[in-house]
Amino acid sequence: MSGRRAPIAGRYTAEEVGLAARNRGMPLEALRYDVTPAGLHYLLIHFDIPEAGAVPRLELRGLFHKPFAVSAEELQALPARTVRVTMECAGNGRGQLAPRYPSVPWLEEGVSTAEWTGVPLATLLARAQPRAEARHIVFRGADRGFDRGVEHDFARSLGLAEAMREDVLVAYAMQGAPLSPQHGAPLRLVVPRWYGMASVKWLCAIEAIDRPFDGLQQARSYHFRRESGEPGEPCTLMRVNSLMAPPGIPDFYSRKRSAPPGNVTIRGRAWSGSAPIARVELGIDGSWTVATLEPAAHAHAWTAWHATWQATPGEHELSCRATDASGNTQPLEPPWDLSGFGNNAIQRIHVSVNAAAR
Ligand SMILES: Nc1nc2c(c(=O)[nH]1)N[C@H]1C(S)=C(S)[C@@H](COP(=O)(O)O)O[C@H]1N2
Ligand SMILES: [Mo]
Repeated sequence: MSGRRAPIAGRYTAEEVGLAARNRGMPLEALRYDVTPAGLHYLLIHFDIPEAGAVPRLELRGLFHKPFAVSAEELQALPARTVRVTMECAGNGRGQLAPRYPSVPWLEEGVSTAEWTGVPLATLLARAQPRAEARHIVFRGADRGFDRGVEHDFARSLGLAEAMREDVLVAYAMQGAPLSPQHGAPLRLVVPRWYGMASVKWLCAIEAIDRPFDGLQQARSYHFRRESGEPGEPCTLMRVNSLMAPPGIPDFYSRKRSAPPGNVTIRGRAWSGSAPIARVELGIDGSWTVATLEPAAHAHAWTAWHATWQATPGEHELSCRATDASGNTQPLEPPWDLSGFGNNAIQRIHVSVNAAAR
């Protein structure tokens, strides 16, 4: 069995560029939307998108009294729920770390918000009736491939109590339209507040088991580790994080921003899987002022914020920093993680202010 991939220094490799082109991020100007337009939602696809028709029925099997199978059409006849969810890839920010882990080189764009419609997972579990010994629920995708030499279906699990949370959905629609192939058609799991890997796409089986799931994507991948060989801590809830829509206009190649002097309204979003957002600060050249939060009507979606920047001629660094109601705050520098998971360091945007820009 091949081991972990070793961290790498230097330029991005062809493999990383290939992964980045397959798994595109949300352009940061799309932070202006409360709900990310479907075609701008970031994507993360480990293997290949399964063929349409690869999942004729969703099977509930294993330690259930009443296992059953159901089609997407049958699910649509059940009482539905729509939940607005901010989803972030656990590897978001990986591309800022050095040495970096060879995987999708997100800088900060692996996050988006969608409105998912589906049937609460709890409804299906109640119908299947977990046996007394059932402890964990495994979610299996129809996509299959190799990672570290191990052939497997993309599969993840949740503890039974977490799986019974009323806002965990088996979704068949996104932004009111049937799921697209890239977002998991016909059915996907949506686990609000968790990093994206929990929300298994192309969902084809739900299995009840009596012990922790040992699949590669659960037991080996998606762990915070400082060094190779550590058991690590599993990635679960999204860490507190925030972004702003970059002000001004960009340079095509470097993306460096230019803006004219004067008052600029800076708008952004903040989110945390563990608690509501309590405060956002806008940093200008390292000095912080408190931003205005907009009312948060959706418990699982990002909170909009805005602040005014009095732009004066010269070179400036803009940042934002969120704090949640549990007191978690974004760090100024990326927290080290071997695989580049959970980088919630503050965003830094360089802006040149000059009178010629308009
Ligand atoms: N079956 C399957 N589900 C999956 C994945 C995958 O590769 N296969 N990627 C996961 C990861 S790592 C993330 S971040 C989210 C991304 O969901 P999106 O592409 O709809 O934005 O899907 C998750 N569900
Ligand atoms: Mo991810």
